[in-house]
Amino acid sequence: MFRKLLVANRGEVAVRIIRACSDLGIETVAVYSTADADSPHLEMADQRVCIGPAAAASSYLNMDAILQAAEQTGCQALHPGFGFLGENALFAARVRQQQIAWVGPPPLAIARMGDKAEARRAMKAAKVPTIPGTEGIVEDIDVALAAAGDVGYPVLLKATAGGGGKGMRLCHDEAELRQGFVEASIEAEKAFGNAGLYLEKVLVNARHIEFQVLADHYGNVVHLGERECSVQRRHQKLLEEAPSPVMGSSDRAKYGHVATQAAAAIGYTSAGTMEFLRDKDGSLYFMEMNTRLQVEHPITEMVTDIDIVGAQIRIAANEPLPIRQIDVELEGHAIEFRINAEDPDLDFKPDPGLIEVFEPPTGQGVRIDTHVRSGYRIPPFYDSMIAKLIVSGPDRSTTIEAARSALANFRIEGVKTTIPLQQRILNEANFINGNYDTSWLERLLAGKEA
Ligand code: MV4
Repeated sequence: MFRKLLVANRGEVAVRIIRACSDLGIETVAVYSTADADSPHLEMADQRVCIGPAAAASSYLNMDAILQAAEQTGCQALHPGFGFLGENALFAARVRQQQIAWVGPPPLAIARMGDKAEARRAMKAAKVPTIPGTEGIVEDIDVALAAAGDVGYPVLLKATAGGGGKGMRLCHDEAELRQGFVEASIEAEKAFGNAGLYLEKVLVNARHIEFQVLADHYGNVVHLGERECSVQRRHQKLLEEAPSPVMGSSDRAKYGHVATQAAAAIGYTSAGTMEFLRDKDGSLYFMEMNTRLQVEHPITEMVTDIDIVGAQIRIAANEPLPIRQIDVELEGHAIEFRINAEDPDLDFKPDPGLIEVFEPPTGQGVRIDTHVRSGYRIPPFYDSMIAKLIVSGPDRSTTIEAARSALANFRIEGVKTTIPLQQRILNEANFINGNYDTSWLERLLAGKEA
C-alpha cells in the first residue's frame, strides 16, 4: 500500500479522500489555494502545500504546481476527486509519467469516454443499448437531416466534447435543426474548442439512472447497483437516491451486467459510472460514462456497505477486488441531499460568505460529508456545495421520514441554502410515490406540476 497520497482537490471531497486514507493508514498531503488557506480541513491532512492564488486556473487546475507539490512531498499516489482535474486525461498521464499512481482510470479510457460520440460508438460496439441517433459526429447538415428523418423528431444535438447538459440543442423540426446545427457547432467550438456534434432522438419524460462500477487490474469488474438522479434543476442535482424507486432486481441484474461488460470491453479500471436514460417503457439507454468518483457515491456506499474511495485506492495500488458480483448485496435505502449555499429567491444564485452557525443533524442513519464548521467563510471562487447530508434506513419510506427530520435539524445561519427546497420536495406526493422524471422538479418550480 502507498505510504503517502496527494489530495488534488478541495472542500468536502478532499475530506472524504483524507478519511479513506486514514482508514488505510496512508499519510496525506493537502493542496490549497490562498483563498482556502484557513480551511479547517487542512489540519486533517498530515501536510499542506499552497499551490497558487484563488483563481482555479492558477491553483486547482494548475498541473505543474500540483505535480511539483507531489514531487516535493514524496507522494506515491494522487487522488484527483471530482471537478477540477478529476477527468483530465492529460493530467492523469502526467501523474503516471512522474511515477506516481493515479487513483483513477487509465488516461486512454478517460479520453475515450470524454469524447461523447466516441463513447457512444464504443458502448454500441460493446452491445450496450444506446439512444437511437448518429453513429459518430455529424459531418454536415445533410447528414443531420437524414439522421433526424430516421429516428424522428424531436432530436437533440449534443456537443461531443460537452457532457452534463452543456451545449445541447433541442430541435423539433427541419427548420430548427438547420438553424440549431450551425449555432450549436459555433457554441461548441467556443466553449470546448471542438465543434463536433452528434444527434439523438429525444426521450421524453425519462429518468436518469446511473450504475456504479468498480474494476481492478486483473479483469474483475463488479457493479454496485444504480442511483436515481432525476431530481435536478438546470442540470444541478438536488438529491439522489439508491436504489431507484422504479428498478426491480431483474432490471438491476440485467443492466448491471451490461454496465460491467461495457467497462470490461473498454479496459476500464477504478470506479466509474454509466449514465442511462430510462424510457417510459422501462428500457435503459446509455447516455454518458463518468470516469471519476461522483458526488453522489455515498448513497451507493450506504446500501452496499462498500467504501468506494477505499476501493479506488486499493485498485490503484494493484490490489485485486476482494469481492465478486455475488458478494454485492443491496440493503435498505439511502438519499443524499446536496446542501448548496444558494438563494432560491435569487434563482439559486450562489450565496457565499460567513457561515455563522453550522450544526448538522446527528443520529442513526445520518451521515454528513463536509469541510465546513461554524465560522467558516465560503470563498466566492468555487462551487457552492457546502455539505452532503446522506440519510439511510431499512426502506424508502422510513428513509424519507428520517430525512425530513434530519433536514429540519440542520441548522445553518449566515448563508441561504437549498434545504427549504429539499424539505418541500420530500413533502410532494409525486416524490413520495416515486413518480418523477428529469423534468419533474422544473415543472414543480414553474407551478406546472399537480
Ligand atoms: C437527453 C434527454 C432526452 N433525450 N438525451 C441532460 C444532461 C446530459 N447528460 C444529457 N441530458 C439529456 N439528454 C436524449 N436523447 C434529456 C436530457 C436531460 C436530462 C438528463 C438527465 C437528467 C436531467 C435532465 C434534464 C433535462 C434533460
